[in-house]
Amino acid sequence: MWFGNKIFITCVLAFLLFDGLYCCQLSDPYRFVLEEAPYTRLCSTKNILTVNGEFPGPTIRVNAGDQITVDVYNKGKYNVTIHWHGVNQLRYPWSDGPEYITQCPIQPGGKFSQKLILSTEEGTIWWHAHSNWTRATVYGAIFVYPKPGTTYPFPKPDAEVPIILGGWWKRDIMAVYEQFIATGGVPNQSDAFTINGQPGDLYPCSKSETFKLNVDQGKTYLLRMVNADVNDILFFAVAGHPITVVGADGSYTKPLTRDYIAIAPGQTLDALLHANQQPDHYYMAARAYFTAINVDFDRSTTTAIVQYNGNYTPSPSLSLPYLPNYNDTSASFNFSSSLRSLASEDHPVSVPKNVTTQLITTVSVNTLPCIPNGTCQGPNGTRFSASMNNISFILPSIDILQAYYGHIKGVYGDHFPKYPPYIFNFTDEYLPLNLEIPKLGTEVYILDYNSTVEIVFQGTNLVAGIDHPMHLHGHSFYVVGLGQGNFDPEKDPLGYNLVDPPYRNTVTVPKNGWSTIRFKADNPGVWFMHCHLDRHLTWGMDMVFIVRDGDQWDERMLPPPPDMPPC
Ligand SMILES: *[C@@H]1O[C@H](CO)[C@@H](O)[C@H](O)[C@H]1NC(C)=O
Ligand SMILES: *[C@@H]1O[C@H](CO)[C@@H](O)[C@H](O)[C@H]1NC(C)=O
Ligand SMILES: *[C@@H]1O[C@H](CO)[C@@H](O)[C@H](O)[C@H]1NC(C)=O
Ligand SMILES: *[C@@H]1O[C@H](CO)[C@@H](O)[C@H](O)[C@H]1NC(C)=O
Ligand SMILES: *[C@@H]1O[C@H](CO)[C@@H](O)[C@H](O)[C@H]1NC(C)=O
Ligand SMILES: *[C@@H]1O[C@H](CO)[C@@H](O)[C@H](O)[C@H]1NC(C)=O
Ligand SMILES: *[C@@H]1O[C@H](CO)[C@@H](O)[C@H](O)[C@H]1NC(C)=O
Ligand SMILES: *[C@@H]1O[C@H](CO)[C@@H](O)[C@H](O)[C@H]1NC(C)=O
Ligand SMILES: *[C@@H]1O[C@H](CO)[C@@H](O)[C@H](O)[C@H]1NC(C)=O
Ligand SMILES: *[C@@H]1O[C@H](CO)[C@@H](O)[C@H](O)[C@H]1NC(C)=O
Ligand SMILES: *[C@@H]1O[C@H](CO)[C@@H](O)[C@H](O)[C@H]1NC(C)=O
Ligand SMILES: [Cu+2]
Repeated sequence: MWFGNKIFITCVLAFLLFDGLYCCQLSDPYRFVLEEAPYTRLCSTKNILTVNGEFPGPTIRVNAGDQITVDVYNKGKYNVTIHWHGVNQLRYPWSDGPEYITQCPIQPGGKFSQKLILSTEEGTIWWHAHSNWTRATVYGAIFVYPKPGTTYPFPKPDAEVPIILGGWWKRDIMAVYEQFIATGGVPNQSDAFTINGQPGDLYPCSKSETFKLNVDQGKTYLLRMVNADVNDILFFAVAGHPITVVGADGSYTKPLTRDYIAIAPGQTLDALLHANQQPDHYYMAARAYFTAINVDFDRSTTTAIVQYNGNYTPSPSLSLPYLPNYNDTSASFNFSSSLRSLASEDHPVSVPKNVTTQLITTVSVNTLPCIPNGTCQGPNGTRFSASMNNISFILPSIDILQAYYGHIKGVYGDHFPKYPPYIFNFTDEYLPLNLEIPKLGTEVYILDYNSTVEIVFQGTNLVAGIDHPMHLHGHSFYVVGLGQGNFDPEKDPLGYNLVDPPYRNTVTVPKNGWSTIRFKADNPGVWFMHCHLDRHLTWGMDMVFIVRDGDQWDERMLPPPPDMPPC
């Protein structure tokens, strides 16, 4: 294969510097320009932050195991970073993206050349901004195809389509965010949900732009689904067409056919749609799954249309698919707990059996006392907060990766607690108010290379019980169990699935319940773990793992690139 001189020289240099790992960069870099662009939705126009003027942003197409470069230019007004969600970035946290965790933001006028290092990920993953709430409009899909010469573990679909679920506020997202910070209350709910950036027929001024999927009868379509919404778990279904889930979070699953699915922010699904019905027009639809009491939320429904090609007269009115009620925890729980890894010869599972490091952490909504003269619209005049093991995470002012690599003291502490500091009935209906106030801190947990880690996430009913989609950077993990109520360390492990648990990067911890994950810490670096509902992320439901280097050359972090954005 012919390739340009510059790339060749880069390759040789990279080979010498980085032990050969980078010598696979044969494609030109992607160019991502962050810039404002006007978009009209719900009868009004505003400027939104986009990549290359597109909303949703461009789709990245790669093969499993590829390494690519994306040159990110910030031509917008705000500090921004981009995260490649589900790309595990082996030994290379430098490109991971969360601001003040692995990098300082790319400032307006700045540029950062980011590498995406894929390994076992295959299926659908995605990318999004990771600063404040800029990800509300800055997101797109990553299609990871099988390696050349290999194929899907299911019949090759006739076509592949992104189905990206999101939300839309009529107001500027920074105004929503700033008001949310200033009041200490819940953020304003979105004005619409969207499918591929479009609200759909049920909203004003939207019908002409509703996303339409044209299908041929008899063909099969791979829906590459992403939930990019800022704050809501969603139910999704296609009228008259059960869909067959074949992958989740960039890992294949056993086929699971369902009338509807539940998908949390941060999660992706690959699902087959068989166009085997009477030629007609059918709605696909999504709306919120929301369980916090006494909090209002966006109750609207977004739609798109599956349109059969051919010569026929469509039914005069389309019917909506059945979607569970907003508060149907068992519908969401049932779907999440029914997913299984494919566990085939080509896609084996390796669930850690010998756990060397166990953490049990609460994931909790909290309150903080009102600041003097502040507006405090949280419960009883407080400000909302959130925590893990009773520590509400505070972002440092320089990134943790830089502090770790450069031995800079005073940026973070290494005392993230292994267990809840206080044991109580986490899911009790009435809890003493004095438990609600967390500590504030920037605490990491340090893992030895190769340790096999188990984390039990325990939801609490402090302030309000609700589901939490917990996302780990740098590693996928096996979801070996989940349940309602308090985790029972004697009984619950007996029910763990160590045979074919799903391999994910975002796990939904059910309302007033628990989830257990396992992974091998074989990716040295600094890795963020947080709730993917952005209001909880902002309130502090976050922590950081530092995975130490191993002994061998290929067990150590690679050096930083020369263009890390400065603080
Ligand atoms: C995020 O928003 C907060 C509050 O408005 C602001 O202080 C901070 O500078 C913003 N960060 C970035 C990176 O823009
Ligand atoms: C939030 O909602 C309130 C009540 O509807 C409204 O008065 C306010 O202007 C909204 N703020 C933003 C930033 O959308
Ligand atoms: C869900 O909400 C409906 C009304 O919207 C109510 O009748 C039902 O009891 C609720 N279910 C649960 C489990 O809270
Ligand atoms: C999910 O619901 C189906 C149908 O009601 C039931 O057969 C199955 O056992 C449930 N699975 C779980 C994990 O709750
Ligand atoms: C389990 O891990 C511990 C600690 O690393 C080690 O001493 C032990 O040999 C391991 N056991 C098995 C069965 O691998
Ligand atoms: C808070 O408000 C009171 C009364 O308006 C005022 O006297 C005081 O100076 C204010 N404190 C601060 C920190 O702004
Ligand atoms: C915890 O609280 C729940 C809800 O109030 C109750 O059903 C359960 O019995 C309590 N568990 C214990 C161990 O007290
Ligand atoms: C969290 O820590 C604070 C400060 O020590 C304490 O007052 C509160 O009760 C703790 N809450 C829980 C749930 O541990
Ligand atoms: C607000 O205060 C009331 C009365 O003290 C109490 O019953 C309620 O639990 C409080 N709510 C929260 C979320 O703290
Ligand atoms: C980590 O595990 C791998 C595979 O099991 C092994 O080859 C390697 O020696 C281990 N490294 C360390 C530092 O434990
Ligand atoms: C943008 O990032 C730089 C570097 O971290 C920081 O000094 C500056 O305060 C940030 N600006 C805003 C508005 O957050
Ligand atoms: Cu949460």
